[in-house]
Amino acid sequence: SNRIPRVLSIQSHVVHGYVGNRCATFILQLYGFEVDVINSVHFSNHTGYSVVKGSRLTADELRSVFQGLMANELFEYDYILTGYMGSGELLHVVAEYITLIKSRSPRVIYICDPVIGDNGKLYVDQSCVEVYKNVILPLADIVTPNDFEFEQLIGGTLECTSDANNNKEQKFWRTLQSLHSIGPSHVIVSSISASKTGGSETMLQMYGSSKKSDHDYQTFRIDFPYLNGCFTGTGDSFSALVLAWFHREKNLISACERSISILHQILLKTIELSKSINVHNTCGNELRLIESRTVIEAADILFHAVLT
Ligand code: PLP
Ligand code: PXL
Repeated sequence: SNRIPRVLSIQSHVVHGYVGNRCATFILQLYGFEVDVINSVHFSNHTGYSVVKGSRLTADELRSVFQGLMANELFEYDYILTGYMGSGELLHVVAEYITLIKSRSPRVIYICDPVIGDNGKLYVDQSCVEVYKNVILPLADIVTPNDFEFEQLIGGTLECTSDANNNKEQKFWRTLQSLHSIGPSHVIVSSISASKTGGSETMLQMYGSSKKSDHDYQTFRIDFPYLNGCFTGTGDSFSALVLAWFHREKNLISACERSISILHQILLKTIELSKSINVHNTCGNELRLIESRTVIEAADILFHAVLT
């Protein structure tokens, strides 16, 4: 149809820089989506800077915003996207209203980036982990944890290897698929160092699994080069890209090929343009999303999926 697809995106806002809704809104609007934006936090900058000021949305404020949307009958979406929420309390309110949206529009697709932390560090309350597992994931259609978030959700460590015909590989996929049994039809582990999986330290891997029917899954992997540097907002950009390309192509594998390829080019552009080191930011430079708009639109596939 000609109707513009509508997305409800609930993530962080930062005044300066690009994480959360500052990534998702730009990317989705560039692709022509209508984006309704709820900001879970309103911070000066992302938490990688030495100082972070601003405020968090309270559960009551979030509820009130949802009630306003409902009262005006604006509560009809094609997609829901959630990222950093920060507290279990907010997640409970989100779950309550996603349930309502889904009851009105059963075809809505919910993409959940379960933002918990990265590189072994939590950046939300520990309480979020149980809420994701018990309350949020049962509602999600697509879930996009990184390797640390994945381990938090399954309460174990990822033992993986890219050796085919290997018991460990079987075990890896079974572990990954344990998230399907909680709810999502599509599980994407956005990035694992290939050295963890027996590969080269200069590569990362994305793992995906799509449910075809009960106990029948299409599994795949995408290998892509690790780029030296510390970037923030990659996971948030990735989930927005997956939403957009899943909408366009109705296929998780090609959506992931495009998303990983675009993200790689955004990082190349960011590195190219960041010759001078920003001393205020201990974790790299802000993504250069605006300067990447042509690569986001072109969406060339650089890295192909391997079906496993
Ligand atoms: N670098 C690239 C090129 C990626 O495609 C990804 C995957 O999404 C990442 C880094 C890291 O993603 P995340 O922030 O989810 O760990
Ligand atoms: O990219 C995840 C993220 C989201 N929101 C805020 C953040 C970060 C990572 O640092 O600080 C506010």
